[in-house]
Amino acid sequence: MNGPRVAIVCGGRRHTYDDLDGSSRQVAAALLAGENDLREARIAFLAPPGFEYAAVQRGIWRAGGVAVPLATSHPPPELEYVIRDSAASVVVADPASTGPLAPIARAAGVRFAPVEGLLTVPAAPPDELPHLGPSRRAMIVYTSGTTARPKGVVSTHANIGAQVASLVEIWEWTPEDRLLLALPLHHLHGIINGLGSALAVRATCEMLPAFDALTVWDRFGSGEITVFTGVPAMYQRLIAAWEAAPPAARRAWSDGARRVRLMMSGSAALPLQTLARWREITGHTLLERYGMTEMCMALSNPLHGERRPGFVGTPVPGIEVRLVDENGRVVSDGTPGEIEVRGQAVFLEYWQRPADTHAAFRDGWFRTGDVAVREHGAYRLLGRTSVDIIKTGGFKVSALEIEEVVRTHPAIAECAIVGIADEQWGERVAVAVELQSAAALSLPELQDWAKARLAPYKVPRALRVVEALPRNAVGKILKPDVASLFGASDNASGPERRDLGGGKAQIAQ
Ligand code: MLC
Ligand code: AMP
Repeated sequence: MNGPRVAIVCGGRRHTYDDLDGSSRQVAAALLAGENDLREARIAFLAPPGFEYAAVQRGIWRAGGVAVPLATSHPPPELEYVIRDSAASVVVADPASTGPLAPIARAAGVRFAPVEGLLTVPAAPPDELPHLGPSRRAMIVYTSGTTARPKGVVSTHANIGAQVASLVEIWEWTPEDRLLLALPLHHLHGIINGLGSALAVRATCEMLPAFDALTVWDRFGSGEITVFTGVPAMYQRLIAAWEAAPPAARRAWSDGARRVRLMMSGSAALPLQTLARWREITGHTLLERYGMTEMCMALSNPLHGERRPGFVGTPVPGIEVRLVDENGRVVSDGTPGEIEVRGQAVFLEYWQRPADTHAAFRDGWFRTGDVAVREHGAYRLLGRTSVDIIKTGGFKVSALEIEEVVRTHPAIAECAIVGIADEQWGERVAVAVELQSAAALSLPELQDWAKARLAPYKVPRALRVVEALPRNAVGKILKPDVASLFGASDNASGPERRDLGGGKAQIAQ
């Protein structure tokens, strides 16, 4: 490539690596405000995918801070939770987010810094930016789990370095690559598999402010894109858009897509039907891999060689994987077990939750809560050890967290959240409720109320009002029985989907 290398393309603008270097240095200087090191201060930041996001992320790191990405889709209560839980000392926001974020920062007593100020107001550059030892904390990404509130997953610079190095190696990233990134940037799929990998090799990262099927097809049609990574729900939307398009557009899109060198799917189970249809439309057998916020990628189908449908491949470099029974004993091939992982890519800790961190590890191995079986050397995912984790649209959500919020609705006496199988979203959030006496509640009413409190993907999509929730003899709500309250009309599952949701996967005793 001639001329300065382009790092980021967004909104029709091209930003070079020199731009990124200069702007991130400027952000670092502004955040440091005369100090010489942020010493792992948490900097929460909200910016849509684009150059500013990358400049702020890098600026935080260069100043010695811990980057805490906020989600553009989250309502104020969720943003406030992350800002307070991470004990952020600065909140950075793009102009569109100033409205909700400035009052939250004020109420929390935290410095508020508009992105444009950080990028443009001259700040005295420090003589020297701090030295970033690999063991220093670099990022906190909030993830839902088996606790009621999301936990902050803390990664060090060494963790992130190991994650990126592994992906660059197995997927053969080069500076000539041009990634089309349509993922949100508050989760690792977008942050590491996307942005981080592209920037690590000085490739070009083309960012969309939000996923849009027609725009993605248009960019494939350009023939310029070499790498794409998404969640199954995105491929399903792309298939639907292709099927609705006129023949000439289909041809151009498919021809362009064939020129992409690598297309990947992950964050949720890829239905076999989607894999097959995508292959018909583009010639690509999607490379499916398995990962988690706590370690980024752990298993991947090969770049070269057979990609087995329904399998997530073998361990990526630097990650050891084992399957264990309920007592932590390693199981043999063909026997289902919980996935445990170990390696430099595995996170440091849950932010300020030593008991949760302790419970998440067994003899130095991180317990993922995912269940798999190894067959002929490759891993196949079977489900999860907890019914309270739901994967919807590639987002992990906690039934317990949603229940805690929904329970505060004035019409609701008690509730139970379950994930129900869904062709489009993998699983959909569903709620069964016992109402307060004389109260009434419709799904739209509940949704309107919930939208102000929960991220869109946590808002219940189906409602059953019951006299009494199904319980066992000691009064515990029986989630499988709750799930069975939602019948075929709530559940659009197709004939060939790989059903990983809606129930607890069994592992050997
Ligand atoms: C949105 N809608 C949903 C929904 N999400 N309905 C049911 N379940 C859901 N989960 C509804 C909206 O309310 C709206 O309804 C309609 O669908 C269209 O909404 P949208 O705003 O267009 O949806 P969109 O925001 O485009 O969401 C689709 C998506 C998104 C696929 C782009 O889900 C997404 O970005 N997913 C990626 C998640 C991700 O990055 N995960 C990585 C985690 S890291 P109405 O009625 O209002 O029109 C990880 C590790 C690893 O997992 O292995 O990668
Ligand atoms: P998160 O905690 O948001 O990072 O989500 C991680 C979870 O996504 C894992 O624990 C798995 O349950 C799920 N996941 C990731 N990749 C896949 C995949 N290829 N197939 C099925 N589930 C997946």
